[in-house]
Amino acid sequence: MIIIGEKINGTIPSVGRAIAERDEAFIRNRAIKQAEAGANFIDVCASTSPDLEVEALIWLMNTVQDAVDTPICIDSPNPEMIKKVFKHARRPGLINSVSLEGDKMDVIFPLIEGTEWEVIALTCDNKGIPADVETRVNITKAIVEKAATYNITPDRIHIDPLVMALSTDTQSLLKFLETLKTIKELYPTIKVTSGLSNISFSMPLRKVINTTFFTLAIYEGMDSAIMDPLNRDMMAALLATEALLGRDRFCRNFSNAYRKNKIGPKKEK
Ligand code: THG
Repeated sequence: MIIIGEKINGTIPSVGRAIAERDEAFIRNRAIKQAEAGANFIDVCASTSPDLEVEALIWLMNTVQDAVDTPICIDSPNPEMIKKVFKHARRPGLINSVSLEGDKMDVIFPLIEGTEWEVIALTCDNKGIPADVETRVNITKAIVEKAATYNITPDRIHIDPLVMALSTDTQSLLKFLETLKTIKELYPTIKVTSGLSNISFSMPLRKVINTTFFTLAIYEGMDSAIMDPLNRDMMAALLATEALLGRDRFCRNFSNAYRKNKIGPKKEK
């Protein structure tokens, strides 16, 4: 599993405050903890007003990169913001995100052409977020074809099918998995990703729903997840599922994480 650590996001109140106050120690600590917990990318999302976003993102990127060598995932809904901060990245990472909306791909793809950068692509277009499998697959095809014109191969693309809340569509998980399987049949090297908390929106026991969603998605071959690597229950579900599916030789990862007094990273609020 490719883990995209989500804990440096201005929508989290304590992180929003740290960004406003330029609290370097707070951000450094979150970067180091996520890296130690196994994050492959550290998501940085400023989530400030647009006039403050460029400066905030550059500060976040520098603070994280001074603390850890883990590649960053630049998270902004505005491709022009990503373009403005891109040169401050010290090594190839991940762009979050493009989609068929507006001119996002025309701005982002030239930036990462000929590099090792990867990109998250959401299956939405100018008409919004589709809930059905067919439209999601068709949007994926259009994104992959456009990427190919910039020599960006499917293995550098993480498709995020934007899972709907189960409370609004009881077929949400099944449609997500069907989309995942169809996309991977079409493009065997493509990556499928997702956030883990949208599925449980407005339900009780959200954590149980999120963890079980993750388990089922791992079983069907989800490649990456935008998640909290310090969430011990979620990480235990990941390691247990991979061991049970024969994807952990001699159960080594599971045993190394939990045997004896090693109980893994503490859950952080
Ligand atoms: N897809 C893509 N990008 C995304 C999302 C997605 N970026 C933003 C978001 N969804 C993923 N990031 C977060 C960040 C924080 C939280 C949820 C998603 C969050 N954090 C609380 C906290 O840290 O205090 C609670 C954490 C918890 O209790 O588990 O809610 O879907 N491409």
